[in-house]
Formats: sequence, structure tokens, C-alpha cells
Amino acid sequence: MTHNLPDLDTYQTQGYLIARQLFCPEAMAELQSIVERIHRQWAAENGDLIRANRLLNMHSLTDSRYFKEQAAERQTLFAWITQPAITGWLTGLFGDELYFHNSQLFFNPLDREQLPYWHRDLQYSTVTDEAQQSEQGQLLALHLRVPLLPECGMALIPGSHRRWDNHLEREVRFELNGHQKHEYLPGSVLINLQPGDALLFDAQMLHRGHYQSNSARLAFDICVGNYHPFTAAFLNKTVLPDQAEMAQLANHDWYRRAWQIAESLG
Ligand SMILES: O=C(O)CCC(=O)C(=O)O
Repeated sequence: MTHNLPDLDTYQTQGYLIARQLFCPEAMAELQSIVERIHRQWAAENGDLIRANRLLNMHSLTDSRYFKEQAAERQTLFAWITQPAITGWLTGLFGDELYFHNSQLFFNPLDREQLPYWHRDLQYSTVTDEAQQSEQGQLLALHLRVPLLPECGMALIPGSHRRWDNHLEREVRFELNGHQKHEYLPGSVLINLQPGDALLFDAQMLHRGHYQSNSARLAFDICVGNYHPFTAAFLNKTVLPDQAEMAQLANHDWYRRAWQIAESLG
């Protein structure tokens, strides 16, 4: 497939890009069968945690714990993540310092009344809001969302990757002065995606899920970025291919860089 992929200028203005039908149905079917199996295993092992914490996502889908009897599937998933349609596009946009950081899967909460919440991803880490704000220009933390089902599942505030919150956004995000974190925020856009599409967005822009108009949701997010101590601290070696797996990959640059970062952190 040849594509006119959205460009860096648009990304720099909006903080997100949509590539329509980047993946063919066969590629989507291959991803779907692996991801759904991992999700079933995780859900079967974590029922209490899912209910207690009202979870709407899981992470680390490439962890070897999901492939004890499916070694070939792990190889397929690593190759899927670094297929040329993805690495070619992202390297063209951001250069060749990118590394694979992790993956996540987003689904609907069990409680269909549960409301989504505006956030910037590092908000739920130990990095202070002030530190995040001052490093905003240095951070490149990206999600490449690959929906397995049609979804109208993500709200974003275009341009919020280049600035910090205005007064209302801050009050909503931190639930100050009677505001709630799910409230409508002016300027937000709701993103419609079909299987085969890809949504690239800055993890530090203002965003929230959108659950209620999707009867089901299953969105696989590939997390990549450039090295920064705030995000690299969360890199876990268990999600990376081992040396034998790396040797079989046509393109292992993102994983090699991840290993270099992980080893440098000890
Ligand atoms: O899709 C969702 O439910 C929310 C996604 C999100 O918050 C994220 O990707 O960080």
C-alpha cells in the first residue's frame, strides 16, 4: 500500500496525526488474534484487580509471560510493531533515536457508567506537574493507537502538547474548585477510527478516553519515544525481545535502542 502520510508540520501544530488504512485486513487479523488471546489470559488472571481498580487498560503485551507456549507469536508481534509502515513513517517524522518503550491495550470499563478523565500520561507518575511542565519541550513520548474495533474512543485537545494547561483545564484535570476530571473541555476533538487506521498522539497532550458511544473497544497502543529520564525510568526489559528473537527480526533498531537504555539504567 502507498500512502500520503500526514506530516511533521501537522503533528507540530496538532500533537496528533491520523493515518487512514495504514494496515491491510490481513495484518489486522494477525494482530487481533494475538492481542485478543493475551487480553483473555490477562483478564482471566486479573479479575479481582480489574473489578477493584475499575481498570480500562492493560500494559506490557509483549511480556514473555504471555508467550510461554506461543514463542512464534511473540516473534510475530515484535515484527508487527516494527513493520516498515510504522517505523518508516515514525522515523521519517522524528528521526532515528526512537525506541520501543511498551504497549498497552484500552477497553471499556466493566461499569458502563464509569466516566473518562482528562490527563497527561506522566500525571500518574512520581514526576511533579512542575517538572513535567518544564521538560515538556524535551519530551517525545508517543502512542501509536491501532484500534481492533471501530471506535470513537479518544478525545484530544489539539496543540496542548506545546503548552501547559489553561485555568479551566488545570481545574478540570486536578478536580479543583468543584470541577470534575471528565467534564467537557472547549477545543477538544473526538477521534473516529476504523480498524486499519492508526492514530499517533503525544502522550503528554491533554487527552481522555471516551467510552460511552462504543459498545465495545479494543485499542492496541504502541508506545515509542526518544530517551528521557522521566519516561525511561519505566522501561522494563521483560517487554523486549531477547538476543535470539532480535536476531530473527528484519528490523530491530527500536528494540536495540531500548536495550541500550535499559542496560544503561542498570
Ligand atoms: O482510550 C482510552 O481509554 C484512554 C487512552 C489514554 O488515556 C492513553 O492512551 O493514555
